[in-house]
Amino acid sequence: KYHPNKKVQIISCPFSGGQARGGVELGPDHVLEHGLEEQLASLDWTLSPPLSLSFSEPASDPDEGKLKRPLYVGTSTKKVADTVASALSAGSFPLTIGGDHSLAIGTVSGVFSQHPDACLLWIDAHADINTPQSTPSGNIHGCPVSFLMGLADPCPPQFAWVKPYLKANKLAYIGLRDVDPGEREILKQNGIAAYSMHHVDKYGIGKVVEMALERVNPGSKSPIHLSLDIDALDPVHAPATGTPVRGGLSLREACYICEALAETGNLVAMDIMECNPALGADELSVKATIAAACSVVRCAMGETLL
Ligand code: B3U
Ligand code: MN
Ligand code: MN
Repeated sequence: KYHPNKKVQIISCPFSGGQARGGVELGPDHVLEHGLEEQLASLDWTLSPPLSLSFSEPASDPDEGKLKRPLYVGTSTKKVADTVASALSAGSFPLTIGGDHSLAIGTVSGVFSQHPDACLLWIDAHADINTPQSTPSGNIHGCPVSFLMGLADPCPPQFAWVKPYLKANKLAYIGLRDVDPGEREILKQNGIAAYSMHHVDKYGIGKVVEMALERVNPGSKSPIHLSLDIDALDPVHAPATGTPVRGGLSLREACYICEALAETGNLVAMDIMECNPALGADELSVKATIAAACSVVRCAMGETLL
């Protein structure tokens, strides 16, 4: 429904400023080298030449309270937001390849600037909803959702441009299994739809996706933004990532989520984040991770629909 012309704009974001581990900035090139463009073309998508954003680290970037590299993350994500918004207004489906998950401050801002009625599916082992106060690490990739909801109070000046578009009833998580105590409290207080691996085991992935969509998109009228952290997958399938957590989604469960979203016809944008080719134990683990990332993207773009 939302992208009848099947135009896609790949946006490569070689950015690692939201966390401490080097290598995640290599994710986009590895995903493209794996042949994602050809794979999408064979699914009848028309590709504009991929955009590769460049990010330059400021000479001085003092911590803002606990937050590390706030200026670098703030200015980089603003650039991402503007790029995603232009892709949408040009009629393309923005497919953003990270890079660390702080980039979603930009992607979600860009999507909601064009689709204020959108809902957000966040597929991740982590909730990424720490506030500048609750963050245990100071890594901003653990905070993007709190910024998008306006929960950071006061909002750090580097993120003053971020509008609190995201309402609690338009956000659902699937795949959670490593949530900080402060994040648990935030999820509970705001009544956010959060499906952990426990729920996936209990109900099965089909029912979980159905329940999540019913919560954030009753009547299925809203456009959907999918933000997928590759660490949502079990490390058996996606070991090359910064903070792997055992007991995750099988490759099929992750693909199922993407297929079910594709099937709604309401998907307007997708992020694939946190592939870190520098971290796998060997070349095979890196290959498996990148292949898994390409698989979930293809499923979200309609691969297995009969
Ligand atoms: N919740 C922790 C750890 C973490 C969040 N996201 C990732 N790791 N990838 C934090 O640092 O906020
Ligand atoms: Mn994660
Ligand atoms: Mn994440």
